[in-house]
Amino acid sequence: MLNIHHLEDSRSQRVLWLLEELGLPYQVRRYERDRRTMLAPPELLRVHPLGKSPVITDGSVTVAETGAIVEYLLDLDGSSRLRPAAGTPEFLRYRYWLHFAEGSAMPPLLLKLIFDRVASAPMPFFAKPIARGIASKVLALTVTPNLTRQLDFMDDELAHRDWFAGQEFSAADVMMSFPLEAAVQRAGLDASRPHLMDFLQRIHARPAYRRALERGGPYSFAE
Ligand SMILES: N[C@@H](CCC(=O)N[C@@H](CS)C(=O)NCC(=O)O)C(=O)O
Repeated sequence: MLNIHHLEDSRSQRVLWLLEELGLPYQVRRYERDRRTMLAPPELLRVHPLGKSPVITDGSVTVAETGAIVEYLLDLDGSSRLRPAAGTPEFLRYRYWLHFAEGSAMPPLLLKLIFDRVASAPMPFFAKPIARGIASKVLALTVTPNLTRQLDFMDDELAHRDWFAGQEFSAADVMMSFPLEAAVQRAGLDASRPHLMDFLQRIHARPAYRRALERGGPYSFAE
């Protein structure tokens, strides 16, 4: 039986969703975040040396990193569902967005989370203006312009096709779900980018997405 080591309310929700889309049997091993730091618990270090989620274990095989897990599951499924045929323009776009999700979209979202936290962290009163000044400079100089450019680019892509790879839903859409959900939560993604909001509405309505929510437990990113 395939095990998904799922950290509550996290990007590993995507793996449950993909498993539901593919109809593969799996077991969820759920881990709770440390309530103070919100980091993963040390038990995850017993599954993989980096202690992050998602990780899947399949017999003696352990696979970490969401994109690698997605490819592993598509190979396991063996059909061509959710992955366009090699050599097609759809495949090129599929592979681009599959990597874009973690490689380009997540870093500025993570920086936004960190610098917003720095700006609001409890600290001695004399340090507050310095911390806030540094945080707002980093956000204004690099993080916000990058987020804006990326969101505009992604919205424009979906103005030309229904899904990230083309006219068919693919695993690239599963990968792209989390950065877009996180962008609503922490980067001001809203109705001013209608194609991205429509994409989120369509994925949230998918029966497999709903089933994955039931298996994974509370997920604040879909609210
Ligand atoms: N690029 C990795 C990122 C893994 C990652 O950072 N996972 C987060 C879940 S949102 C995590 O485990 N955070 C808890 C921690 O860092 O302790 C992937 O896509 O698998």
